[in-house]
This record gives sequence, C-alpha cells and structure tokens, in this order.
Amino acid sequence: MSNQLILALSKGRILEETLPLLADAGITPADDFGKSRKLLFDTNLPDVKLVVIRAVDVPTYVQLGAADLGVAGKDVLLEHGAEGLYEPLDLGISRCRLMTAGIVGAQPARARRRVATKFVNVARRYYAEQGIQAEVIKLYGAMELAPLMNLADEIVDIVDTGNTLRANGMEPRELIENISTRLVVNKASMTMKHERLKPLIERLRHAVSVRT
Ligand code: PRT
Ligand code: MG
Repeated sequence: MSNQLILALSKGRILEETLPLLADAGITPADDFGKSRKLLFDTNLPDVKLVVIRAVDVPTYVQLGAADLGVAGKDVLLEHGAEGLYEPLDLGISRCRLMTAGIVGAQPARARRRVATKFVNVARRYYAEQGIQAEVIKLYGAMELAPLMNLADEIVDIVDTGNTLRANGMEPRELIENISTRLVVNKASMTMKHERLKPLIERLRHAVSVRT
C-alpha cells in the first residue's frame, strides 16, 4: 500500500455538498479542481488525494482498496452491499428517502407486482420482507415513466420533495429507508493506515457535529 490516502468522492449533487464539509475539515482540493477533465486531484494535505467518480462506483473503489476512503449515499451502499467496508460516519448531507411509489389512487392489481427501479437488490429484499411477490425490472433512469407506460405497477426510487412524483401523476407509498451520505473506509486501510486515517476521520466528525 502506498503512503497516500485516496478519498473517492461521488460526483453530481453529493459532490456539491461534500466540498464545503471537506473545507470545514481542513481539506481543500488543489487549484485545478473541476477546471479540467482530470479525475485525480491533489489537496492542500500532501498525503491526501481525491478522485471524483460516478456515485455507484465509489463502493467498488473503496471495497477493493483502490481508494482508502469514500463518500457515498446510503442508497448506493445498500444496493452495493457493505462487504469490506466500514461506515464510521454519517455526513448528514444529501438527505432523501428510498420509497415505493405508484400512480395516484391506483391499486397494484397483479398478483405478482411489477416493480421498476435501479435499486434491484434493495427492492427484492424489501418486497420479500413484506411477503409481496414482486418481479423487479432494472431501469437506469426515468423510473417515474414506468408505471405511466404500463411497464410496472410500482417503482422504488429516491424521493426528496415529492415534486418529481407529483409532476408525473404519482404518489409516494411506503418508506423503505431514510437516506443520507456516509463516509466509508476500506477495512484493510483502517488497520494498515490507522495512524493517518484516524485524525482525518475525526476532523470530518467534528465538521459534521458543529453543523447540527
Ligand atoms: O447522475 P448519475 O447517474 O451519474 O448518478 P446519480 O444519479 O446517482 O447521481 P446524483 O448526482 O443524482 O446523486 C445521487 C445521490 O444523491 C443519491 O445516491 C442520493 O444519495 C442523493 N440524493 C439526494 C438524491 C436526491 N436527493 C434526489 N432527489 N438522488 C436523486 N434524487 C432524484 C430522484 O432520483 C428523483 O428523480 O431527484 C428526484 C426526486 O426529487 P424530488 O425532490 O422531486 O422528490
Ligand atoms: Mg442523477
């Protein structure tokens, strides 16, 4: 293992909320951050580098030790599975809910409910726990369209304000999980690089605690 600490960040909406939190913890990206197509960045701390990747890829990088730490939504972590990962800190950002949703007023008619989602593992587990027979259909986006097009009876998706559902004639049904963004750490790194990881995690913990 190298002497560097690699921190993997989820790009997109989580990144926008992560950067101020990192700044509060004394970690700022080098000047060229975001200006180029570069994906690997130096920071003000000589031993800390950042990679900015697709949110769904963060657990993979950290699990396999390509990154020592990562920032990822709990939804992504639930879907991916937590093997090889510690989750020492709830960063409290990008809060939302994983929910089932369907067309306003419609009752799921089929005995075997059709569910469209990108969270297939979460959905399979959830419906099994509820004792509901479900055929889970993997989609990569625009889940709200599936019931309107009669592709599915229900969706499992992220809900924040509920505006996206409402705009498509749909309503939230059951809450599956409250979601926020988490810090994850590779298990081997936590042991091998504990001396350098610990103060970093504590600075982040402090930055989170003074916000709430
Ligand atoms: O875009 P890409 O495919 O690369 O990745 P991504 O879609 O996973 O990234 P991005 O940037 O959309 O960030 C997703 C992460 O942000 C999720 O994993 C959550 O942890 C978190 N998050 C917080 C959200 C929302 N709030 C959110 N509102 N992710 C998505 N949404 C979407 C939701 O999918 C739905 O389309 O916003 C819509 C619902 O919002 P309301 O306010 O209309 O209810
Ligand atoms: Mg997106």
